[in-house]
Amino acid sequence: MDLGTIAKHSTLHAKPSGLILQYGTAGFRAEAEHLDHVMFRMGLLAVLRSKQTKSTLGVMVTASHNPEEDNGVKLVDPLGEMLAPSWEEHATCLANAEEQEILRVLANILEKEAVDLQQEAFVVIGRDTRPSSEKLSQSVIDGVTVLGGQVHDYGLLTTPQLHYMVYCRNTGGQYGKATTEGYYQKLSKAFLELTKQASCSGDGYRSLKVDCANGIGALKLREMKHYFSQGLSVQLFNDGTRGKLNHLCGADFVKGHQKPPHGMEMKANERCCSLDGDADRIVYYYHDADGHFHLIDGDKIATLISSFLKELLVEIGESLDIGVVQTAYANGSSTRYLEEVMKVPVYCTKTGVKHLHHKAQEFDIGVYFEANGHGTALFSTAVEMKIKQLAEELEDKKRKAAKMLGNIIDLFNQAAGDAVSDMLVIEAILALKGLTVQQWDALYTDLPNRQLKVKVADRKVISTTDAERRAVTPPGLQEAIDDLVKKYKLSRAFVRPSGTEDVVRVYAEADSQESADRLAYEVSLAVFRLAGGIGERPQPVF
Ligand code: NG1
Ligand code: ZN
Repeated sequence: MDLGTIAKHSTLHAKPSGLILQYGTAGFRAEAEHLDHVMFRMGLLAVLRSKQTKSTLGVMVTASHNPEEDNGVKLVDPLGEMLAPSWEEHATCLANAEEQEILRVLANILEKEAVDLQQEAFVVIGRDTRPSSEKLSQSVIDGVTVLGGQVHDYGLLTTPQLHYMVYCRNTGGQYGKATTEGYYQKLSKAFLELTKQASCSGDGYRSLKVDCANGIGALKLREMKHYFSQGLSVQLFNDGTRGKLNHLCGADFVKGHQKPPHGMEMKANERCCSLDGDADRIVYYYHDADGHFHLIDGDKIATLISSFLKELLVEIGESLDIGVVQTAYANGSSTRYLEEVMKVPVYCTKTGVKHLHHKAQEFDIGVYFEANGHGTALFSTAVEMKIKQLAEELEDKKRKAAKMLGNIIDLFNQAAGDAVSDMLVIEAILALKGLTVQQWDALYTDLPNRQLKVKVADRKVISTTDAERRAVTPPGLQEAIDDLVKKYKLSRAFVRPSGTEDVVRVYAEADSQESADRLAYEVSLAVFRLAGGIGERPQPVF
């Protein structure tokens, strides 16, 4: 590598002095105008990781559900997974190095990770529809090329599509073709084969309203919808032609505010869903005849999916182990329903999909979802082969169930949570089971809950244990929370520092909305008092 050239190019993407950023649960996130140097440097890092793993690496430019003015970057490891932990540290070091330190930091990574510079590097890049994304992805390309890596720029992609491309390229094309066309074909074929099995009577032509958060999901669904139109007709709202990305719409808005997005025409009992800004989250909802809004979040999605998978396994007569992975944000009712009614084992991990993903890989079939609607189901290769073999061998009913399971395996994105693939799985299951959105919603009743944010001087003073459900520091905080929780029925509360925002998140649930709101407020006050709150004291929610 030509050190002089690297140093020269680096100064073209100069770091604003004093700026410190952390590679968090979703990579780097900040205001777009502060990210040029980070993009260039992540291009460099992607080359090193690609050389080390002798595989294609992915770089995605997006800030997901965050405001349009923000942006971010995330590296995608060879099997579509999030970056390995030691490399997250390298990413943070490299992003924060002052100009004159860059070469030293690079040399340090080379040595620590025993990177062979003679090895070739290949990096694929995708970006969302933010106005800043095109220029920023160009900076990533600069970083890759200056280190001699080869690039394929996919341009506009959803985050899960980029994960899919990386996965395809590193599995010799067995998983699918690494093109958007290949993605559309793989998913649509599996979806149409599945829905063919649904009895046509009753519901008639199925249709779904989709809020695309004014983001990339709109572009990609518009391209894709013709592929699956025989089985499902989608009507797109917030398609980016007018409104602002994630503004008053999208999965994060709907989940957070527990109300419908702006810009969507909802009729009573119509099935609707919202994607987020990079189409890796999805939540469903509807208005009932009385005009009440009902949210169907990631927990209820996981419940629908795992119940159906379990039914299929029973039908086939195979005892494969199936597990559901959640985080502390999962509604208590969902955990209870899964464990007690469905008899499915449930596990709790720390927030952030990489934790859920890893845990889910321990099962023959691992279903993981965050309450906010990010998730998928993972099937080990051995399970996939077995099921597809059974689909050839078994008789009649069993064979049909095995075929359906085979289609579902093809339909789920094995490389990442994917709103589009999840949407098709959900639509297929509802059609096959003849379930209305109300019947799905009625599986269990969510406990009323509330999420709040508290600003503190340094959110790292809060450390947690037990999958973030208990605070270890600062002293006295957990005791205070325990005392507050005791005052309410069916209650639970926890706090944790956000991995993507400079805030402490507070979660509370209880038997009524009033109690949940009150508990969340009281816990916020405890955080403010014991963990160094700054600015205005938390206000009651009521
Ligand atoms: P933080 O900011 O660490 O709470 C949020 C979401 C995560 C995950 C990441 C990545 C909640 C409570 N947290 O993380 O689930 O999706 O963003 O985007 O929803
Ligand atoms: Zn997202």
